[in-house]
Amino acid sequence: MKTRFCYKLAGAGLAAAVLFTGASAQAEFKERTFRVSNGVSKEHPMGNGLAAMGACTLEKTGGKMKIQAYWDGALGNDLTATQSVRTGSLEMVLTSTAPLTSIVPELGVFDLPFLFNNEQEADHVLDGKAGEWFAAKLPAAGVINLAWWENGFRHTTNSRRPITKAEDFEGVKMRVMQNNIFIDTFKELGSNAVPLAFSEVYSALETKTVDGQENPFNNIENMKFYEVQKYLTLTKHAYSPTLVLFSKKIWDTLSPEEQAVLKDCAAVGQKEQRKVNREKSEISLANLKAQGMEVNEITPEEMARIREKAQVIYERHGKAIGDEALTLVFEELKRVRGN
Ligand code: TF8
Repeated sequence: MKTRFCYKLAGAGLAAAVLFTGASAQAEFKERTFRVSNGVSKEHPMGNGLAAMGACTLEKTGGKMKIQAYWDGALGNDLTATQSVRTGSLEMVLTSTAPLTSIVPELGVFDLPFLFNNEQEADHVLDGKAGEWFAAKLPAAGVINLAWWENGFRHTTNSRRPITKAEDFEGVKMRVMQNNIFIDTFKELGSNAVPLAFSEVYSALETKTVDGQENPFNNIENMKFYEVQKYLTLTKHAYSPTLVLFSKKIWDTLSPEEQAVLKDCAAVGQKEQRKVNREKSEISLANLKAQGMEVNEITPEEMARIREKAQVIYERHGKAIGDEALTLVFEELKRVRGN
């Protein structure tokens, strides 16, 4: 009897201890809501990533740490929202690396044409020591990268003609991101490169201010570019990583426990976002065809000519990117390719 009674007391004590620990652990967390800016609409796989990340922060903090997503560039475009994050007037932004090369030039390596051949190579570089090296460059710019998410492989659309060979780029007014390497690459291919913020692309296409643009399938569908673009060519000419940037000014006011929750949950979000982004990419391509876009691939022979033309970009922009960044990425690519 005595023994059983003791077990009951012990059990109650243990349960109380666990409850108290749990409660006290969550007591370390303040009520916080972190706003995150997105240039895309909420149906984009960025939404899946943020939903997973937000569920994680709520669960780990007893409902105290909330992630509040804003869509369609409501809080600014990639660069302007990032500037707000740098000043501490906004907590977070999901942005491509390309618009930030004026702040962190080394990120330009990811804009080099045909750098990655597939997601395995991109994941290996971004989730390994190269990704850590680039992330370590960001606090000096006033931002913390919580994780590498994915915009994805970029393909080319236009309203004038199917692009079947290098010469078909000639004279096409091509919207590109506000990034010197993208501008130079499409100029080298013969296009008239027109740098514009993402939020301005649809109207520029609709008014024929530009003839074409280039983005992953998910973005082309998410932004309804198929309404104003007839041709989609599977160029797969670049891979855009997405940074999950947090304001360093605000980060430095958080406890180590709160910082750990954000990092851990951004990693949970990364897994979900990459998974859905890749699943949806093929679905988006099928949807773009169903919406009437004329989709074509370029023959290996013609792709080799386009790649050859674009090679000069590596020499021309290597200095701005820096030898250390280039060497690191090329070494990691050799490793993952086994050559
Ligand atoms: C572009 C980029 C953007 C993305 C998105 C806003 O073409 O691909 O679509 O950075 O997250 O500007």
